[in-house]
Amino acid sequence: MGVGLKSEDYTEIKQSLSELEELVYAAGGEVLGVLAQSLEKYQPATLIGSGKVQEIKELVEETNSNLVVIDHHISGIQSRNLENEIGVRVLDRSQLILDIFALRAQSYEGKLQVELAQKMDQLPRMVGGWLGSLSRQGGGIGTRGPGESALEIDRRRIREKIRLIKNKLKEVEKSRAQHRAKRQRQKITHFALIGYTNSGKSTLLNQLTHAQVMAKDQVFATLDPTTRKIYLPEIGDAVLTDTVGFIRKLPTHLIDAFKATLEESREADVLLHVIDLSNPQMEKHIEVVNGLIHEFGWQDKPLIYVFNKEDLASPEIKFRVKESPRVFVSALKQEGLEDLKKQMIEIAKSFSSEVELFFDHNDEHLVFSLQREAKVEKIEKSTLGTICVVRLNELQIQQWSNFIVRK
Ligand SMILES: Nc1nc2c(ncn2[C@@H]2O[C@H](COP(=O)(O)OP(=O)(O)OP(=O)(O)O)[C@@H](O)[C@H]2O)c(=O)[nH]1
Ligand SMILES: [Mg+2]
Repeated sequence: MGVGLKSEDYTEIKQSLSELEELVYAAGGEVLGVLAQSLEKYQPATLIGSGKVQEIKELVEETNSNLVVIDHHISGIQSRNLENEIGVRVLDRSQLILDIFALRAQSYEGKLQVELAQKMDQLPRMVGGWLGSLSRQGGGIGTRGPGESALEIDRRRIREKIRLIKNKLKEVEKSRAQHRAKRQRQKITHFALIGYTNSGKSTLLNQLTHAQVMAKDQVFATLDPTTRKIYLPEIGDAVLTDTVGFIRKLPTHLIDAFKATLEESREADVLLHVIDLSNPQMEKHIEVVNGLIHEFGWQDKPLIYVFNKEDLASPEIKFRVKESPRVFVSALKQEGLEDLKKQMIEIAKSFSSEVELFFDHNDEHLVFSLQREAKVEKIEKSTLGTICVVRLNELQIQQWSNFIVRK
């Protein structure tokens, strides 16, 4: 069920609704009926008007559906009222997305993050007469406090659970932070793949680094971040991170719970914004991702727009693209990847500077180490020793400072 206000753009409501249908399939469901409505204003008790509620009820009975999903936030009271009137479970978009995440979570950390998001989402929704009440499943000694209602006990239990999960997550985050610190010490350029879900981030990571991350035609295939080394000519080793994809109206609790995962991209020096060029809603996708980049405070990071799935897109689409710097690729067909690498190298170069080093005959053997570590642009032998012109990053400049003769 799509809902919005008359003042909103109706195509936006419809587009968001078609995405909701995809989300239902991703959650393992099947869509049996679709409704959309734009309202003058929202109703406090049921969000939508009573006429529409009846219409949903009829559709549910006709199609024998057992779930209704509303493409708008609904409060605990609203969902209780709707469930009572319609007679089946009613979820909103956030709950559906959380459900998909719960289905996909593989790692210990991912599972904890999803559980945290679900609990945080549940807390404000808990109202009296709520079907999922924990206390109905038997409380017992030690779970009751004087004068506490069943609802308060439930809330308290959830809060306690949230605290426990947060503590467990802190432990996991510690080890992740150590890995990051190590990378930072090495001063390796760090690229992060970000973008709308299903745009091809994991496929790109696999092609560029020969990793074997699961890449699938489904939303939210990736939840856990993966970081792999990538060798860039002229630069040497760099790292590339693939993480969870974005979507419009991403539940805020999910963003909060996935802070640690997003932290991986926060540490990146350069963002690679991957876009599905063949998706008719491409422009909206870019807008949503740009919005999130601002929300996370990443807007000052250098960014390359990577328009992917060029093989599926009609050639005219390219002329509509305004964003830059950009590159057109097909991760699947391995096309345009060299161009992408070139742009990555250009940006990585801006993190290094050209310096001249001099090695006398006693130290000439070090030239080999230097060649392994950095791109040597020029080598000249003289009677006194060897002169090398190289690109070094800040840390390397410190390490080789004894031999630097010109910066
Ligand atoms: N035709 C075509 N398909 C592609 C291309 N790149 C990726 N795909 C397909 O698009 C689908 C999604 O790819 P993924 O790499 O899983 O996308 P993702 O951005 O990692 O998605 P999430 O992890 O769900 O956010 C897969 O079925 C890929 O095979 C491409 O260049 N051309
Ligand atoms: Mg992925």
